[in-house]
Amino acid sequence: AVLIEKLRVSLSRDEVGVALQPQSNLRSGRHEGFEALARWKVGGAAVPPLELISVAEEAGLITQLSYRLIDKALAAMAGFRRDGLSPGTIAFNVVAAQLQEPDFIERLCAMVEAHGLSPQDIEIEVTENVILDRAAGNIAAALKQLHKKGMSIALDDFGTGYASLTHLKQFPIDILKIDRSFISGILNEKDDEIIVRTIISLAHNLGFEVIAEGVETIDQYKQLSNFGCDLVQGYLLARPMSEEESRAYLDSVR
Ligand code: G
Ligand code: G
Ligand code: NA
Ligand code: MN
Repeated sequence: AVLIEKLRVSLSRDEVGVALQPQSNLRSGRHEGFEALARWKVGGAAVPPLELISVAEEAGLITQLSYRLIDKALAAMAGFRRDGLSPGTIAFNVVAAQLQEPDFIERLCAMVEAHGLSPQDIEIEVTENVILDRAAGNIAAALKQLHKKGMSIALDDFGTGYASLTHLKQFPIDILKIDRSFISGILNEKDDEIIVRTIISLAHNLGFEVIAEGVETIDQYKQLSNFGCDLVQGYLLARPMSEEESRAYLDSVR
């Protein structure tokens, strides 16, 4: 309850920020895009994003908060382009409540256009919990509309939740993000290696791209390359960064 009040104040003062973490193509080695991650500090201490999201959902502030973050990230992307940089795609994490907002798609598209970007620049990340929400019928319809507009849909934290393979057919998924809990063991845990190889082959056979999260070492990167993984994200490339740090990063990889 205290945090809810603090969140209201932070929102009114525009104090909730966004960090950007880069994703890179494993075959070309080129920068591919960023994931936008919420950042909120209370009294100098960072509140974990998952806690922020659950406080915002409880307070009924999740859509308001998310539009702010989306707008900030889109503004950063547009700014990078004006600076002659190629920021690629931007991925947003969304919860079920956002996808069920009647005007979410219209508003998102209007924001994208207002920043001079196109739907092809946008990725929408959903977790298995989002697609398993009780109103899953509406969720599927919303994701289909976003997909039809040209945005990509990524299934986040794949392998850790309760989604069944049926969902891979029912939802318009373009990208599977392998959860970082599997990536940490690919060099020395046979089970993790088998799981990751199997997810990659499943994804490719279904026509999806695969991104590995939480890639921290060059040996993990090489192993994922051997496995035919498409994209990587993790501390090896960079931690989630401020807009200024992200600009410097883009400059360094071009
Ligand atoms: O930022 P961090 O690396 O701690 O992220 C933790 C989790 O919080 C991630 O799973 C991420 O998907 C989620 N998360 C971060 N920012 C947002 C956001 O703006 N909206 C939603 N729904 N989830 C977010
Ligand atoms: O799946 P999700 O959206 O939660 O993924 C983003 C989360 O993963 C954020 O909390 C981010 O800070 C964290 N993260 C990103 N890269 C790495 C990494 O290489 N190692 C670890 N341990 N965490 C990472
Ligand atoms: Na995510
Ligand atoms: Mn994830």
